[in-house]
Amino acid sequence: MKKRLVAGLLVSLMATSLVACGGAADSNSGDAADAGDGTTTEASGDTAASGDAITVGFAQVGHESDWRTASTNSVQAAFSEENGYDLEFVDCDNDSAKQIEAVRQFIQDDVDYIVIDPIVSTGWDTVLTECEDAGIPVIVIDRTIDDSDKYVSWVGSEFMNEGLAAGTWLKDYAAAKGIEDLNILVIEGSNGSSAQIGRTDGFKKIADAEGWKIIDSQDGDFTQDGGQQVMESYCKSYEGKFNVVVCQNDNEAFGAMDAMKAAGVSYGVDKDVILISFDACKAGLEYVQSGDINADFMCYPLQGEYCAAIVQQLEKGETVAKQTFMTEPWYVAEDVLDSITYTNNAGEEVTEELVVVTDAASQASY
Ligand code: GZL
Repeated sequence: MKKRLVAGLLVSLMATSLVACGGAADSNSGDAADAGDGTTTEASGDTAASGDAITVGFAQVGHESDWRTASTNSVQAAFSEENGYDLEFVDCDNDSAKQIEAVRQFIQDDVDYIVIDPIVSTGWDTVLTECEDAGIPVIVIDRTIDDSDKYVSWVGSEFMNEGLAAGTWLKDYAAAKGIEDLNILVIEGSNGSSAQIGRTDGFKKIADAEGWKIIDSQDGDFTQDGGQQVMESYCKSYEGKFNVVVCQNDNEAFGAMDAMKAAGVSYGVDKDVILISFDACKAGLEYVQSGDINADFMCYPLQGEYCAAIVQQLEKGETVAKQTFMTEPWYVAEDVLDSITYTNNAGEEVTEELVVVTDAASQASY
């Protein structure tokens, strides 16, 4: 049954952000704050009253990584039939055109809500306007949409801070270990995704400030094959010229490790190459525990329940926070540093504890 925001009612969203502690968002029950234009909106909430299943269309990035699998499972569990939902799930296979098409199909199907994890951060305003015209609220999770704000809420991570934290850790770690010249290779995530943009920009900000040389930075598409192919090419092109590899997710790091092993390049604690990764999935933390990955910067994927909490708030006619950030631990292989301190993307000086991995199975979130 289609739930409609009553026409003529406008949306008031908290302009502020909420921060979830320990990688789990508190349910967003922020007080209404006017959007600055005095508008307030109340969703009609008739679906809950009617008892019909709430229909949700979810356009997921794809199936490229362990992180993505955890994200998909989290959303499917949250929007399950027993929880009162009818979920229309589309795996968009990393294809932006397919993702836009999936959203248009959700509009055709007259779903109550649309959830999008945007493959890339631009090219969204037209289809989000179509959602708005159809009276279907859009919730964005994980990656960001940067060319439109026609969605009611976003839940995800601050990718710039992940990059800043990785760069800061490398600076302090190299100093503590007496490593002076850092010659860095980067294997980026899917080009144009906000995760790739934020991690790249954040790390580069520290690299530029420290005068490090980033020898090369190529797209590994967040996949293990992508990481392996790029690293094979790097090992051929830059043999003996690099001592740091930054992979923008764990699956790329798994591929890069295979390529370096085949090329006779050692990596990890007190080896030829310092290996840095992002996501901190269980398999990634197992490599941190073994000392193969020096540091792994968590990106928290279990956002389904927070997305469902937003839907429930809208069903009850509550206003919701425009942004909810996951906060995430930074994992390391050695007890060399207790914490890192840097200026985050909000301009705040933050000091964040580092977590030494001693038992990946119990320390992993997914
Ligand atoms: C980040 C997410 C990224 C992960 C990758 O929030 O979008 O996409 O870091 C995944 O593992 O493929």
